[in-house]
Amino acid sequence: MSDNQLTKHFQDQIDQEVKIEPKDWMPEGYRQMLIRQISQHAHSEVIGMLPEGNWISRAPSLRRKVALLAKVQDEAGHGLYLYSAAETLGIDRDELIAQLHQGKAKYSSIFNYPSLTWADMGAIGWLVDGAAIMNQVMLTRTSYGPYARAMVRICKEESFHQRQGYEILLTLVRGSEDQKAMAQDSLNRWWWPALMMFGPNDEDSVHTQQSMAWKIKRKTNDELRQQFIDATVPQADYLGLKVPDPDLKWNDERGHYDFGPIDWDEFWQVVKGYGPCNRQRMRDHIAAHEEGAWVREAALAYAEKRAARLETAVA
Ligand code: BYC
Repeated sequence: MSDNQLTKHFQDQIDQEVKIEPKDWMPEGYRQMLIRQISQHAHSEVIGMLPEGNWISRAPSLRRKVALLAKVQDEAGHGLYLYSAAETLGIDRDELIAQLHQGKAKYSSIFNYPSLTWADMGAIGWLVDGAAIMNQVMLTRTSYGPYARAMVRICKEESFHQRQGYEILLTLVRGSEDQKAMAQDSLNRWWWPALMMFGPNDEDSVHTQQSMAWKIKRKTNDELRQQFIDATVPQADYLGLKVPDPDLKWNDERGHYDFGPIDWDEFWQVVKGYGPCNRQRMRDHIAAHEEGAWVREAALAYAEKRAARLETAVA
């Protein structure tokens, strides 16, 4: 088949909702788009462990500690599924991590904000995992098979994360005045960064049009952001907390909440590396990677020893 025929066949498959699998022919642009998105997604899961890992030793009870520990461990697992999905596209995990350390690959802006209080563990679960689920439920229908399948399991785990966060806040708002104020302060600090997780407005999103044509993304950044706001505002009301947006108002005609302007200067500053915790996050990731070198070497040596033993046994 000529390149034109291959491209047409590929797009027909996509249009008919047939999943693209690793050994199928795909345009180079599609492969690169997926490597970029899946690897950034994987990096986000792993870097996302840092703000919460910070609170494991300070959780207020054994029950909270166990739940938080399990959640953070799940995020590591999500990173691993996603690196594996990216590797099916013909790139090594080592290379993906090198791209992150060299500042060539991004990770979600949200993880460059500090987790200052225990209430932040609630807000991260509720808002950050809540936003992640909105985005990832759509990705269970993405056109690339390994990515779509990884999302199914990830979404199940994220919904537990979202509930554990919401339950932390529910407990705080039913506690003392100080605890309720702590919950409100946390919502004040995480609300806008959570809205930024969905990426720039559609007219400024360089990848959306092509990504939607290839059905990698199934909804645009603005559609998902609106869906998140519509779902989350009633949850804030139930907690008795106030969303920090004076322009937030239900619009009967649109059937959606109207909301105030997002500070895109802040978003781009954070994305470019100048957020409150960017340097600390990268420093911690690089240190963990270097300190873990011996584990990777030992695992490789063990795998080689086993393979050699198997070969001798077969011979
Ligand atoms: N932060 O054209 P656009 C989690 C970049 S973690 C940083 O709209 P696209 C969790 C974008 O990469 C879940 N950068 O891009 C873990 C692009 O730059 P490049 C994380 C951002 O790809 C622990 C440029 O801006 N989820 O669940 O069409 C604890 C233009 O943007 C951001 C995912 O990664 C951002 N927020 O759409 C708790 C989901 N937004 O690459 C929870 C998978 C945009 O050209 N990713 N940029 O240099 C996606 O769905 C899409 O990549 C995005 C962006 C919606 C994020």
